[in-house]
Amino acid sequence: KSSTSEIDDHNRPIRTFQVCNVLAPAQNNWLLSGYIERGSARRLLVELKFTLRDCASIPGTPGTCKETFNLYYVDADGPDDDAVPLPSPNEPRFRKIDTVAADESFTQVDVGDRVLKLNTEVRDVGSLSHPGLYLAFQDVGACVALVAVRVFYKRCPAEARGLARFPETPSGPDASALVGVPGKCAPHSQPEGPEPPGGPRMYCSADGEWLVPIGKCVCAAGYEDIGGECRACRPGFFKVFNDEATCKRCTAHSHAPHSASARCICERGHYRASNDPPDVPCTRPPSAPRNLLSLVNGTSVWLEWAPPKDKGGRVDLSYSISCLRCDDMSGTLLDVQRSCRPCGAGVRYWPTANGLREAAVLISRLTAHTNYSFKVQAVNGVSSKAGLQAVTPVNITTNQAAPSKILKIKRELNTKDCIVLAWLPPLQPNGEILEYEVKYMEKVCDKLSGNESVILSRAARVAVPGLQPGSAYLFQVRARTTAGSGPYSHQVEFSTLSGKQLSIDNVRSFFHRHCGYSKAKQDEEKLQFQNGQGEYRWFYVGSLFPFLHQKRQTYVDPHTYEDPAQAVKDFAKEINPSSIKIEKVIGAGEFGEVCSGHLKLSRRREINVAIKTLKGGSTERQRSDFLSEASIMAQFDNPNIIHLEGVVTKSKLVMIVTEYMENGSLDSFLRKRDGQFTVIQLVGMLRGIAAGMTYLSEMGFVHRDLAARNILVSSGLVCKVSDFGLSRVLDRRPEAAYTTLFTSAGDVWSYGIVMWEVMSYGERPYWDMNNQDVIKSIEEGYRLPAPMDCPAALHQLMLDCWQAERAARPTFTHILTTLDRLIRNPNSLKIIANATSRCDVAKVGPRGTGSRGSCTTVLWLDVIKMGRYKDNFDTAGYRSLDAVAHMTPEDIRRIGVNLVGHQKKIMNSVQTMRAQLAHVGAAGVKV
Ligand code: ACK
Repeated sequence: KSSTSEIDDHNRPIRTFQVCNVLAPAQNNWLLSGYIERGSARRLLVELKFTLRDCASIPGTPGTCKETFNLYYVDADGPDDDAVPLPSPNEPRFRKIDTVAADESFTQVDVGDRVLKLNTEVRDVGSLSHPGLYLAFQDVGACVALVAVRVFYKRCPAEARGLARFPETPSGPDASALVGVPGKCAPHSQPEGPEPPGGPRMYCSADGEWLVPIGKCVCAAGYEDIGGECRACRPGFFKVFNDEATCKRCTAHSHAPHSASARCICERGHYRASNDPPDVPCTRPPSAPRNLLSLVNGTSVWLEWAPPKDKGGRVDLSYSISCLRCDDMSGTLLDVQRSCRPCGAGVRYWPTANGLREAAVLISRLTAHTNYSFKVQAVNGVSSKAGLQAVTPVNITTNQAAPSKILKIKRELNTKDCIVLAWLPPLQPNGEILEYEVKYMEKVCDKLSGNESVILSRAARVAVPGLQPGSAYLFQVRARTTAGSGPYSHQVEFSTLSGKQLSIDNVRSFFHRHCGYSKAKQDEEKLQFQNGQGEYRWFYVGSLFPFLHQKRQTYVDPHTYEDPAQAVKDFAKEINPSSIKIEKVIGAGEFGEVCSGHLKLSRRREINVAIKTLKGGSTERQRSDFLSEASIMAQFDNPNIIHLEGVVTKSKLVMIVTEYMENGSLDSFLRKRDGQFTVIQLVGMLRGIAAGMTYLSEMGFVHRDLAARNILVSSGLVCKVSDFGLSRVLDRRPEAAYTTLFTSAGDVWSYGIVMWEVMSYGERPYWDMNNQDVIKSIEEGYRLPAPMDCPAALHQLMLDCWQAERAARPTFTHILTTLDRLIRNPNSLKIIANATSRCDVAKVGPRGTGSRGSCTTVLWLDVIKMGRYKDNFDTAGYRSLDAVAHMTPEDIRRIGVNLVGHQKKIMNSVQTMRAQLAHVGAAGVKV
């Protein structure tokens, strides 16, 4: 409890606070420091220097003698003594730091020399939050002298690392804390790399050392790092990217007028393409192609030129061709230009019109005797940036040209001595076709007989009479205009029937009249015939199918009635609702539920019926639309048209009652019975539909929605045409003129699709292609391939139905005749269509093993233009569309589709297919 002056162990005078009340018990002596301000430090270190005597060295000390003292601190908000309570260990503001003992041997007491052994102990006080504190020392009976107290904290010094600057930072609140410190980037520099992590950082340790440097700063674009500072690029130099080290001189045809440029500006007339990096030279569009040569050959022209003298300093040179068709090539340039118009889509360019790499192009399918002006432009990546384009023009006039080749010849009919051929006119007639020349020759024992005959026809169809029964003939056709004859078509082989095969009476009578030699009327339709001996004869062709048009009754459109209700009255029988027993709902129609039930015809007779109902709350218009189907159906009486029993219009529930068709609609029926019918059974179904359609077309009725889903099937597999609703919907449209487009030829096209649906057991035509793609592919000439196991003759009939030219499609009567002939001559159905062009027949095994699917999978891949993966799908066992529809992206990768674009394309199609299958599945529930 006293303060004395002493000498330390280096003989320096020191002032100490000491206490040594070891002989008296119950000591409690305190020493309080002055106020110590904390500053920014969160952790303070307290270094104590003191001497302490061991109790044993003091003779006669009682047991209360201590060899330690206690160190406390008190948090304080300022140097205000009043705020500090009186020292006491029980005062909660006094927080104990430690009990301090000496570690020097304090037995040494050279009291004679007054030499003291100094102990040094350091303690830390962490997590400080008040502005300052007091230290307090408590003695409880030791002999101790406090020589020095030093209070200090640790800090990391301010530091520059590269371009990052770190400020002076006190260490953390405790011995293990690291303080994260963000560095600041020097002027014109910025943190490297994308944000976050957000620039450079370091950590200040408890010992005041910088640890773990992360990230750095780099000079910004337009600045470079010189000796740890960012200096601006000089004029004429640039630096694009932050992470580049130094400024570079501007590349060719560019300049940087100011200092600190991030990029150089292109000189006038020079550009950078949008995908050019900013540090490449500026470039210009190429000059015009040189020495343009044109070589006209009939209706084609070959253009060839030399590359432009100046490629503009780029390597992405290509050419594009523009074509104008001009009426007037004389007069001023303006006159010529005024008379020109773009050539249109019919012209073909080989290899292409735009993006041509070669300095030549073949332009074909031009019109004969016509002036054209072509422009060849050299293009590179910066052409679009420059306004004016350098083009080299050339004017040509096409020559007279013979008609192009006839591509498709079909056999319409054959008997034992006559074959009727038909073909499509050449794609490019190049003038008015004067006549067609049909050349033919008999094949005897697989060799040509050598006797060539020629027959001329003005129409694209001819009957060739006077042939040998049961013989094969090779035919070729060519067209002739004033410019001469075109090339002959490929040879096609057709045979006459042997005597036995000819069994259809009307076909015989038809040929008797039209394939026979007749010197009848010598009108426009007579044809010249040259027989094997070279002599010419005339014979009469006439209308090829005159016997079809023995008109029955004509169908009356109920919409021509002012009052549609009157049409219902006129045509349909009113049924008393009490004679109808509704049993269950079998499906959903457009206007309400479709039910099955019974109709009592007489006391003894009751029949199964389907009942279409009109849902409650329908408008007057809906009621009349609903009933118009009945007034249409009521006019038909044919075993292959769904039969109307009558209507109920006078009761609250309006109904249409028809015969009941046990097997429901044809598409779902076939899907359920996949592969279970013989070809003759399938053709029988098709024959029924054709008979129904023949009847309708003769009545002058166009169905407009012929599809397998609109055919109903009876228990005896009789197919009947139903659903006469659509015609009404179309007729009601304001642009009713549109409906004039619909003719029976449109129904014939649809009939071809129905044939395909039937022969593929309800496969969806065009799979998952959308309408637009279907139309596009049809316009491009694509036709549905033969379904698996489909007789060639049937696929041929489908293709006939899908002739682009309406007039070239067969009539329903013709279809019916053809089917009858096939049914009577089942051998003709044994030749299976060769589907190799679209699917690999070799892989097609027996039905029901999924191999039919293999074929459809292949076709599907072809349709989505992924045919190259046929083998991958086949090897991995994905042979049916059902299996394909369950594929995952992983499956697609696993079977070896490696390109991401292809994986996506296939997966998209799989998903659409899955949606469609789900749809079909849902529809199936109704069944
Ligand atoms: O495929 P489906 O069984 O055949 O489901 C549809 C449903 O009603 C909605 O049109 C069925 N359906 C329609 N008319 C008849 C009918 N006359 N006989 C039997 N089922 C019919 C059709």
